[in-house]
Amino acid sequence: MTAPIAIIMGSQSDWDTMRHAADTLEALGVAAETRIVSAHRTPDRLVAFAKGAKAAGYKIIIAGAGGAAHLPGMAAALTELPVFGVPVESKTLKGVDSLYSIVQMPAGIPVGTLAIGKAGAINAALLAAAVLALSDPALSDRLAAWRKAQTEAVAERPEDK
Ligand code: RP5
Repeated sequence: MTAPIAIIMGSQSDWDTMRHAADTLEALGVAAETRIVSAHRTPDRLVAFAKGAKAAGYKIIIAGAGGAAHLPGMAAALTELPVFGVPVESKTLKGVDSLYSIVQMPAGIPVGTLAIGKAGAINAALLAAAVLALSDPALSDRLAAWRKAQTEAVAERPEDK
């Protein structure tokens, strides 16, 4: 059976960021496939992947890219599946370029855009899990437990470390 979530990224260099999405989904017991799909360097791979994603059985695509980050928007243009975009922090412009490339989609082709970098990757996974949890009570319970553990891990007072 196909995993419900595909995590795609524009380059191997995006993995340091996007692995946080994969790790978060793993912690929640949600299966995900990871793929390098570059809008610019492997455009045919992008078209084949995105056009076939729904028929392949994926429910949600998480797409991370940096710089001229066209991957999430192009994936969204090629599939009706929900696409969550993660702006990867770029060296030169700190990911503001990635954010602007992903967030400012024209009306009609949405990309749910998350924060730049690790926080965005984690939150893309949590958001995807929350969507799947709408029709998966066991996952809903795991997500609630994850959030409860997070709350309980916050100390009342700061410590010198
Ligand atoms: C984008 O270009 C990728 O998503 C990556 O964030 C950025 C740089 O890629 P590399 O030159 O490190 O492969 O397409």
